[in-house]
Amino acid sequence: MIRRIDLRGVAEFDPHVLPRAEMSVEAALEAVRPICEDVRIRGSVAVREITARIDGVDVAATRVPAETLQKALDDLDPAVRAALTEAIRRARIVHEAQRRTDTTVELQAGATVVNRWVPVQRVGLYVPGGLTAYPSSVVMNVVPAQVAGVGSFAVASPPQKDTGLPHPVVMAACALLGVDEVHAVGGAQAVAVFAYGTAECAPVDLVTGPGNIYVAAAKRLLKGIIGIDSEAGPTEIAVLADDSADPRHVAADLLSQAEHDPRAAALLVTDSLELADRTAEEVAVQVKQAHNRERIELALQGQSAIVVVDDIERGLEVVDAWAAEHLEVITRNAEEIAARVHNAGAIFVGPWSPVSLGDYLAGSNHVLPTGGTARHSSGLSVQSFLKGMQVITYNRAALAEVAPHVEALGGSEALHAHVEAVRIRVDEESQ
Ligand code: HSO
Ligand code: ZN
Repeated sequence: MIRRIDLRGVAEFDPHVLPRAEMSVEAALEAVRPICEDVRIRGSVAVREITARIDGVDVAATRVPAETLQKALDDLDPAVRAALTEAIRRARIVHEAQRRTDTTVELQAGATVVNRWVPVQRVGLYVPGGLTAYPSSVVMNVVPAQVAGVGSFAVASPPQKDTGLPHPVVMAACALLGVDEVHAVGGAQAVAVFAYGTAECAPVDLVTGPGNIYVAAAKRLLKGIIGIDSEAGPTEIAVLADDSADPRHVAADLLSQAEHDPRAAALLVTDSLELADRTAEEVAVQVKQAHNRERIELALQGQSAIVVVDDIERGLEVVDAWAAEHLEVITRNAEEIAARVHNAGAIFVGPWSPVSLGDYLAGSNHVLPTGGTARHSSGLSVQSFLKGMQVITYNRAALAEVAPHVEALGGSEALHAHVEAVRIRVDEESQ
């Protein structure tokens, strides 16, 4: 069911032997271009037509009334409400610790530069619907934005066929978080609504949140008009484990992320042949009992593998090269091993920290870089919603002191007007 890659005795390993999910956003770009143009030109009228065509439902107005959001919260299963409340509480505590403070640097008397952090003013949050309606993702997007100080939010989520409204638990999560602007619109058209605005939805500055390939394509197309977080691809898990790991746990964790998507990827990297064998057996057993068996099988047979290596050192090389969205380290001295990892969206350390914990309740964020982008990118955080802005204040004496240097550098670039803008201020005769 899950292929094995044997890297034992391999002098130098080639990262290309590792499986990776394909996601061709390029192809979807052509499909979303006319949709985005239509929304830009015809606004709400276009949105209504596109929603009727794609989602098969007539939504007269995208904005969900405040009473409908409150009703969704009132009707929410108390156990789910309690869980969301606790998830929000933990996430707030962790994200509060990411706050940035402004710093003022005085280079000399009369010469200061302030490093100032300013929240993005208005954010559009996309929440997928249908198969993947994740109220937990509402928490993961809204909490860091609120902590960053973002003043205005709009959530967009596709309308359900029977109600013309977003998924009820998504609406309830918005109400619980105090987000009162929710729009029943999905796909590329939702991103276009955010970018261009309509009569019902003011344009936003930044769009975050995962989505399908059309959402990713629209984000790529409209990037620049709006800021984006990342083009989230199919989810991934890598487990770096030695013979101290329990194969039942490892198998369960591989299945847990494979459950998201037939294109999800799961990798076990181990120096224990026994763990490799027993995990493969366990996977076969657990898959048979799984609710989402079809998706799990496709993911595990597709872009997943058990990789056997000579030792944990090589294992570290392998997981760094793959740069998983989620990495579990279930080895002896797991904390020491985890401290040596360079590339992963988030690291789950030891036998009691499964990825599912992080998906819901750990307090950490579950919007993480996929497809190897953990080599250069981070998960969603307070920082994602802040812009750095430097504030420069020099007085005349301080300006005069550096004026010769400006003159030299401006001269070397033949930008004489630059030099002049300083000289005109500090030259004696100009006083
Ligand atoms: N594992 C997903 C997030 C998620 N899991 C939402 C459950 N619900 C990507 O990190
Ligand atoms: Zn998950």
